[in-house]
Amino acid sequence: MPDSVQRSAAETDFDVVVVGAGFAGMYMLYRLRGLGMSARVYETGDGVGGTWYWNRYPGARCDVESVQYSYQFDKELEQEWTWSERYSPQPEILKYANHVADRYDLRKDIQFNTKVTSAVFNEAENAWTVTVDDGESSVVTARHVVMATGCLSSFNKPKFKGLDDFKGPIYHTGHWPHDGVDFTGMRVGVIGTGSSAIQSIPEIAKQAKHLTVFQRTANYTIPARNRELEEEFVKSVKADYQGLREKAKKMPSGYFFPFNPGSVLEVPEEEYRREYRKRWEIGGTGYLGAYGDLLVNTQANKTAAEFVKDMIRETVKDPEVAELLCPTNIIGCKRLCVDTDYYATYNLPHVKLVDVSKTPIKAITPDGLSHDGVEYEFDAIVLATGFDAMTGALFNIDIRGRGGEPLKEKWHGGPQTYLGLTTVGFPNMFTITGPGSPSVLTNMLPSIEQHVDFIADCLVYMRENGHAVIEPERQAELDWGKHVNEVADLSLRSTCASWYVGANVPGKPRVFMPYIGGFPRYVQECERVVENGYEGFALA
Ligand code: NA7
Repeated sequence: MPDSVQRSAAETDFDVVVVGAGFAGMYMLYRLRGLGMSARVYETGDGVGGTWYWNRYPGARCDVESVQYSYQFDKELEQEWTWSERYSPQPEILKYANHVADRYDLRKDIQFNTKVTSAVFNEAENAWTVTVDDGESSVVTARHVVMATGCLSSFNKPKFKGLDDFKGPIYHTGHWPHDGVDFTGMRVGVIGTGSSAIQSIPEIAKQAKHLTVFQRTANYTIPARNRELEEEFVKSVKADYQGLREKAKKMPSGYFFPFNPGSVLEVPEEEYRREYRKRWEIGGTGYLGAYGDLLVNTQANKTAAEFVKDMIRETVKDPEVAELLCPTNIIGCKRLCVDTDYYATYNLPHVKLVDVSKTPIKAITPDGLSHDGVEYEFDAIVLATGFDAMTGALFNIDIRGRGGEPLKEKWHGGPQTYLGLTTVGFPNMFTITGPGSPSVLTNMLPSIEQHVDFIADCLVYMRENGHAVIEPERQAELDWGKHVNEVADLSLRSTCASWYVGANVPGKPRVFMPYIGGFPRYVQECERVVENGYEGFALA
């Protein structure tokens, strides 16, 4: 810590209140401590890990390779932790989160089992009043609040008629029981075919007596080809971790995989199909790195989509089921999934696929589910119905800025941010990987670290320059919003009904929420803002 950085005068209970103890909240706490600032983290769960604390459904795994889905702020941590599989399973990622919490003694500043219910900016004091509920309601004050609430943490439970009438258990993949669920011998219904369903269906099928999957939209998924990591491979990564991280930071996704910037449209069919085959065999989302125009040109996209559909038809024996599993939209428009044996699971005699795209699910009944004149009987139902992404967790807190304006009201037509980090009218509030930042389109760990470092540096700047308040300027926010929309319009990713645009939650405004300009461009923009003395921010 430089000598000039002194602990700030604390007329408030804390310099900073951080909401959430996932990877973002933990690293934020670590940085704040290093700056000598007082901080308190509030976490609803009884442990660290965020997404990886809640999403304990069978088969839950990261879709970014483990060696890259990890912190890089401490080279010793990087060297001492060894991932066991190509794509870490949820328990291992949670173990890593716990290891980090222990290693840096983070828990003493985290209050678990505590929900932040409101955060209100007090204009007279230039401070936040934060109300928390740990069984009883109490109030603390802080100069700054950092929302480390996660992008996929508020789970989406569709309001099916009769949901409360079902006699058996209903599980949501995003809020899975900590002791696990044994489906042995059960008749199970799974609603949804997004990433969580695609990962859990093959595992549930291993136990269930009958499994019925209700699909509204077919999704593309690429085999993970998950494997145990060989000692030699791990050694080679660790020998040049820095090199790998640097390569990753140059990728729009902040995640390194072989990327070919060329156009598929200039390549003969035989050649591009060979390339797709190769990437299909390698496995993982790097499939879309085959050509540079796959996510910007419909014709190009079609070549990659058709290959996957051919693989589905090759894998799934019943041609009708195979056709039902073939997506009709753009590949990569919804987030590309990564699976183990997903399509092959539909060859099992006790697994059935039901199309609910034309006729929606009518109701959950006491014995199961009613759809299109058929009554299904289940012992358990799994809702793999996703999240109120990016804004849901923020709106679950009553956040009020200047003049008591609720964030929910300010963002009623869609999020408005400057750099996805701040929003006008809500001074001294930061969102980590918030809407308007690359976040969910990138490897979350480097994106989190970049945001936390930006916030930490900003707090130091404020302290060194005697500023008590930071707030973006209206014009900067408007310009950033315009830029976020402009780049979104260039990509095919903004063209379908995905959670990126809030389409999965009825009534949510249709706005492409993450910043799709790419990690390097975003980092450059943040650096430019800092170099220009926090351009676009009013500091008082
Ligand atoms: P997703 O990707 O949002 O998937 C949710 C699934 O649930 C999807 O297939 C939805 O169909 C389906 N769904 C949602 N509501 C309904 C109703 N009312 N009826 C039928 N089907 C419904 O969430 P996941 O948890 O799988 O994955 C989220 C992210 O986590 C993923 O992208 C990775 O980044 C990790 P739809 O497609 O909307 O027609």
